[in-house]
Amino acid sequence: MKRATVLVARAVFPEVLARLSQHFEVEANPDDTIFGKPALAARLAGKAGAFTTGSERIDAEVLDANPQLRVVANMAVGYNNFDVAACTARGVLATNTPDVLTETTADFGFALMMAAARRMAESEHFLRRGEWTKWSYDMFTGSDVHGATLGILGMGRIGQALARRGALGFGMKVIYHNRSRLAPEQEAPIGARYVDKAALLREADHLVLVLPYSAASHHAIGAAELALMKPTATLTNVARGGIVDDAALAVALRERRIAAAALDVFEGEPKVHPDLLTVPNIVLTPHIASATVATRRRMADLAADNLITALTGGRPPTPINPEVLREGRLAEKTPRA
Ligand code: 8YV
Repeated sequence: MKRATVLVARAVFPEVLARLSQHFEVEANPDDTIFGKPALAARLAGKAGAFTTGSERIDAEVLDANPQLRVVANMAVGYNNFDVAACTARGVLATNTPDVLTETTADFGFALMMAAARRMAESEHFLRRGEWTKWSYDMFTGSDVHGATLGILGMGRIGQALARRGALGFGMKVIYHNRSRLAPEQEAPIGARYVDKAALLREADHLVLVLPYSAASHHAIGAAELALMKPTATLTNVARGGIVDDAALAVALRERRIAAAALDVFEGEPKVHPDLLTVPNIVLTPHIASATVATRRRMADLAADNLITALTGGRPPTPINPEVLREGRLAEKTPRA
């Protein structure tokens, strides 16, 4: 039987490419070029599956140009780069990589939150500029993390992993807001208290964003929300750009309406709002919360597992739209040569 062809849209571990090559004809992207929509649609011609990352947008236009496409496997837990409804309507299975990056991303979110609270980036820049000439009692005084109130917006897997770190490791009080409340047996071990969004903003000493991006969460934190926060509070975003109104955040930081922020994700990244680059009280990292060697490998392997199982008649471990599998519509699609 003729082997299916898949596109691996970005550079990835050679071992993962080798695994995929055992099952498929693989078109790789060793130069790691970012394909805009027309280029992506063209590259997908004749492909039964695609291994994607957050940089590839899979929408109705791309899908309609490629009716033979059966699976899109994202190497990311977030999948706002997919129009899932458009995939489902066309019988295309979409998959993501949950769980394997939860603890790694929570580690990084916690580190960023601590870096903002204790002014690590700001003080390092000061030292590198050669401005450190003496100790003084109020030099780079920040706010405590231990014993403070940790506010979490979005209490999914990563939110709960952050809450565990805060409550069990640092004696923090945990408050959270989410679309749905946790079960009492999930709240109890971390002493998490469900509050409405306004109370979360008002009470948190350190607010961390871990909610998925969607039209509903666009600018969930803008000028009005920042105005509710304590002037001593910090804001950390390890979720997605666009959840925070970056221009409004730069103003709030400059005017010291909140103490500090830490961002791993940005609206329109890899571009960064120029005002964020000039405010001192911020920690900026280039979307690396899941970036440990082990976790990136687990993510790539899980995306590959999804692609391999979906196209060889197995059970994909982490489907986003499993209804496509249940309805048996994936099998109906015949790859176009
Ligand atoms: C990825 C992420 O590095 O998993 C996610 O949702 O944001 C990151 O872990 C990025 O999206 C690359 O696909």
